[in-house]
Amino acid sequence: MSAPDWLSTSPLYSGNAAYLEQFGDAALAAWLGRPVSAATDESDAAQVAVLRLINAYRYLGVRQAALDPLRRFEPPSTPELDPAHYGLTDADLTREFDTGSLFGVERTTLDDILQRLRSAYCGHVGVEYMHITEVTRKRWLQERIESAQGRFGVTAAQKKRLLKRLTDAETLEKFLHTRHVGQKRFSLEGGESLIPLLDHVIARCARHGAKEIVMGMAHRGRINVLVNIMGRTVDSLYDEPQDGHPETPLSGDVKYHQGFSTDMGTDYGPVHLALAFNPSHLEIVHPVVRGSVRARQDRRGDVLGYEVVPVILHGDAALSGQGVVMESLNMSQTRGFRNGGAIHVVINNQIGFTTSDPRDVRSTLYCTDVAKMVEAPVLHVNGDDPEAVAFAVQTAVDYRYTFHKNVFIDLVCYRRHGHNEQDEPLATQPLMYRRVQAHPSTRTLYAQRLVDEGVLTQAEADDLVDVCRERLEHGRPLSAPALSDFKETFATDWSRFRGDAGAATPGISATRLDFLGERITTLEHEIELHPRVQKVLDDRRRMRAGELAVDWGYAENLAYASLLDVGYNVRVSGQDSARGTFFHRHAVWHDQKRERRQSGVYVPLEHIHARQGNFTIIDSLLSEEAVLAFEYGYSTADPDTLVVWEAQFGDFANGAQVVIDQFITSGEAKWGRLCGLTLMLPHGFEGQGPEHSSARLERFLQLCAQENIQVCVPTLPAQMFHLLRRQLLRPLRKPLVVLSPKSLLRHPASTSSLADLSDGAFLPVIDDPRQPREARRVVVCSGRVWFDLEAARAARGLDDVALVRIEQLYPFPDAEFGAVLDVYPLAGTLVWAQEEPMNQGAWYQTLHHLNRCAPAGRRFHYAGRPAAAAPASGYISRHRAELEALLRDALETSYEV
Ligand SMILES: Cc1ncc(C[n+]2csc(CCOP(=O)(O)OP(=O)(O)O)c2C)c(N)n1
Ligand SMILES: [Mg+2]
Repeated sequence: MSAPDWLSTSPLYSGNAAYLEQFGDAALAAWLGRPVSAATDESDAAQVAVLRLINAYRYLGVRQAALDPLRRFEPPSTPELDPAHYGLTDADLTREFDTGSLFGVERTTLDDILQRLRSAYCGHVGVEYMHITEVTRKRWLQERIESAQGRFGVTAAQKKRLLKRLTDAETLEKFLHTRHVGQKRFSLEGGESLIPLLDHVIARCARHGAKEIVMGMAHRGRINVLVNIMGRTVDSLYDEPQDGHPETPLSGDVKYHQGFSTDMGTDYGPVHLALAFNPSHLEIVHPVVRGSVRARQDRRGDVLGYEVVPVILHGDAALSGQGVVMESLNMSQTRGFRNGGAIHVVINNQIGFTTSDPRDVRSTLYCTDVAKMVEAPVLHVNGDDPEAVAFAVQTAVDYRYTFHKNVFIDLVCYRRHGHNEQDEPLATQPLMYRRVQAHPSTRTLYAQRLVDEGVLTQAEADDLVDVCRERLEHGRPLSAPALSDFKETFATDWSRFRGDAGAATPGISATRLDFLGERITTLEHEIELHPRVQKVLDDRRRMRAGELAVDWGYAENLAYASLLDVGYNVRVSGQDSARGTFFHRHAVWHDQKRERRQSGVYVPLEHIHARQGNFTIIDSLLSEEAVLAFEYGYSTADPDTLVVWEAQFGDFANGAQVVIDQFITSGEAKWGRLCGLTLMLPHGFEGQGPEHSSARLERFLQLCAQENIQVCVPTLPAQMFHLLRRQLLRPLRKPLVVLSPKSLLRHPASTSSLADLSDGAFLPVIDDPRQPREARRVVVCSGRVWFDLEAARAARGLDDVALVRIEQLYPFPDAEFGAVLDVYPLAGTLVWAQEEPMNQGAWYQTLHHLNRCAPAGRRFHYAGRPAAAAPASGYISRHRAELEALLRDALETSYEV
C-alpha cells in the first residue's frame, strides 16, 4: 500500500512510517505500516482524516490561539484546522473515531475531539513543539497540553496570589510615575504578568531543587523586577545620590542596568537569586548569564543543572534581531558551555521602540523562531490571562527539569506607554495605541474575573492595591523579605581580590616544577600518538631533563599544572584551543587507534594528583561574541578559576567588541564587578596579510584607564608562565589581555630555561640581555619585532644600540622602565619601534608614558610603518620591504634630538 495523496504532498513526508512515528503520530504510522489488505473503505479514510486533523492541531493550532490581549488581528486562516480540509463533513461530527495518540480519550466523537483540540491548542496558550525530533520529549508535552485542555487547575489561594503579584506590579509603576516624575524607568505596564510569571518560575524551580537562579534581562520592567522579585526597596534604588558616592571612584550606572543578588525564602527552601548587571546592548547578557551559571554549577558539581538555573529574559525585537542569541543557543548544549537548559522568557509587547510592522521587524513568523534551531519548545501565552501564564511556567520549568534542555515562554502582551515614559507612541503606532488606551489593565481584568468567579470581593481586590501602596509609601519591600540568617555555603568572598597590584607572586621550586613536568609528560594509559605529537611529548621530556630549552607549549602547560597543583581550577576555551591553532599547546592527546568517545584521549593536566583543581579545555564553537561573553560571566562568578579565552587570531576578537567594551574593560567601573578573565590574542606581523596580523592592540590600549585591565606582550615562554600564574596568585582580579605569539612559538631565540621558571617572576620591562651600557641609542619595542631588531642589529654589528622590551603596556611600568633608561646615560637617541602601522599598535597610546619616563630633554622618535587603513599588506614582498625600512629607521636613521 502506498501512502495517501495528502502525505506525498506533505512537507513531512519522507515515504516511510518510521518518519511519521518520529514526527508525532504513532497511530497514523501504525495504520500506514499495517499489512496490505483490500482497498481502504470509506470509514478508514475518515479515520485517517481524523488522525491527520489531530496532527494538524499539534502543528498549527497555535496559529488560531488567542494570544494577543489587544486582539489587533484576526487569527490567520488555517484551512488545515478545518475538518472539511480532509473531506470530513458535518455528518462526521457525531461519529466516533479512534483518537490515536491524543491524550485523555481513546475513542470519541469528532465533535468532542475538535473541542478538545481547540481548548488544548487554540486557547490562551499556543504551543510549538512538533519541531522536536525526540519522541519522548514531544509525547511529554502532548500529555501536558492535551490532558489540561486549557483548564489550568488553579486553586483559589493561587488565584489570589496571582492577583496580589499583579497588583504589586501595577501599583509600583503607578507609584513611580507620580513619585519620580520624568525619570525613565522603562515601565513594565502592559506586561505586568511578568511578575507573577517570575514568582512562579522561582517557586517551581525551588520545588525541583534549585538553590540558585541567575537572571538576565534588559531595561523593560527591570525596576519592577528589582523591587517585586529581588526585594529591593524603592528607596534603596532611588535614594542613591544623583552624583554617585563621592568616596568611590566607580563611574556607576543608571538604575535600569543595576544588578542585584539576594537570598529568598520559598516553600521549598532558600534560593539565591542573582540578576546580572546589564549594559544597554540588548541580548549580550544572555551568554554572560550562561557563563555565570556554569561557574556556579561547576562549583557545586551540578552537572545536570538541578541546583543552578539560568532564567533569561528577552524583548521581542531584540530576540529576533540580535545575532548573539543564535550563538548563545548554539552553545547551550555543548560540553563546555551547557547549563542543563535555560528558561527563556520573552516580554513580547509586539513592538521594539517605534518598530512594530511585521514586514520590518523580522523574516520569521514568531519572534521566538530562533528557538527552533535547538528544538526548544515555545509556549506562547496571552499575558492577560495570569492562570494561563502560570500553566505555561509550570510546563516550561517541569520540561526543563525533565529533559535539561532550553524552553521558551513567549509572554504576549503590549506596552502601555511609549518606549520610555517620555516617548509618544501615538506618533508612530496610532491604531495600536488607541487600542492600548482603551484596554483595561491586566490586573483590572483579572480582579474582575475573580470577583465574577466569587474568589474574592471587589473590596478585597481594591484592598490589595491599598496595602501595596501603603507599603510603598512606607518604603517597605513588596516581595518576600530577603533572608538575613541564610548562610550560603557556595558564596564567594571577593574582598580578597581587591589587593595590591604590586604584591609579589609566590614562586615555585625547581623540585616542584620537575614533579609537574613529570606529571604532564607521563601517559597513565597506553595510547598511540601521532608521530608529530609524539615528537612534542619527547621534546617536553627533554625540556624537563634540561636537555632542550623550554618552549612556549611546555611553559604554558606547566603554568596550568602549577595552579592546578595548589587547588585552583583552570578553564581554557577558544577555537581549536586544545591542540592550539599553531600546534603548540597539545593539552589533549589523541589516540591514533581509538575514537575519543572510547577514552581515546588523554589530558595530562587532569592527572597531576588526586586533590588538584579541575582542568577544562574546550574547543569552542566558532563564535567570538557569545563565547567571550560566557567566559566573562564565568570569571565574574569564580575568582578561583583561571579563565582563559583564546582567539584563533587576535583580530577575530572584534566580533566580540561589545563584550570588551561593555563588560571587560568597564564592568568594574560601572558595577564594581571584579573579573580575572585572560584573553590570549595571537598577534604579529608575519606577512600573512591584513586579517591575520593584528589583534588591534591600539584599541585595547585606548580602553585603558583607572587600572581597569592589564595589557601584556610577552616575548619569552617564561614570561607567559609567570603571567598566567600571577593572574591567579596575586590578591587581585583584573582582566588580562595577552597579545600572544604565533611564529615566536617556534623561534629558536624565544625560549627559556627551567631556572627562568622556578627563579623568575614576570618582568614588565626586559632590558637588553647584552646590557650595552655605553649605548648611544635605545630602541624600545613590544612583542616579536624585538627578535627582528636583534637579528638586524647583530648582522649590522651595531654594538652601541640597546634593545629594550616593554612586556606590560598597561598599567605602564613607569618605575621599571625609568630604571632601565637610567642605565643608558649616553643614549642620545630614543626610538620606539613597532611593526604595526603608525595609527595602530602602541605608539599613540603609549607615547605619553614613554616620554614621561625619558630623561629630561629627550623624547622618543617613531620607527615603523606609516599610517595605513588596513593593518598589513597582502603582498609578502611589500611586507619585507616595509620591515627592512622599519629596521633601518629603528637602528640607523638619525633623528633630530
Ligand atoms: C544592540 C542594541 N541596539 C539598539 C538598542 C537601542 N534600543 C533600546 S530598546 C530598543 C527596542 C527593543 O525592543 P524589544 O527588544 O522588543 O524590547 P522592548 O523595549 O519592547 O521591551 C532598541 C532598539 C540597544 N539597546 N541595543
Ligand atoms: Mg518589544
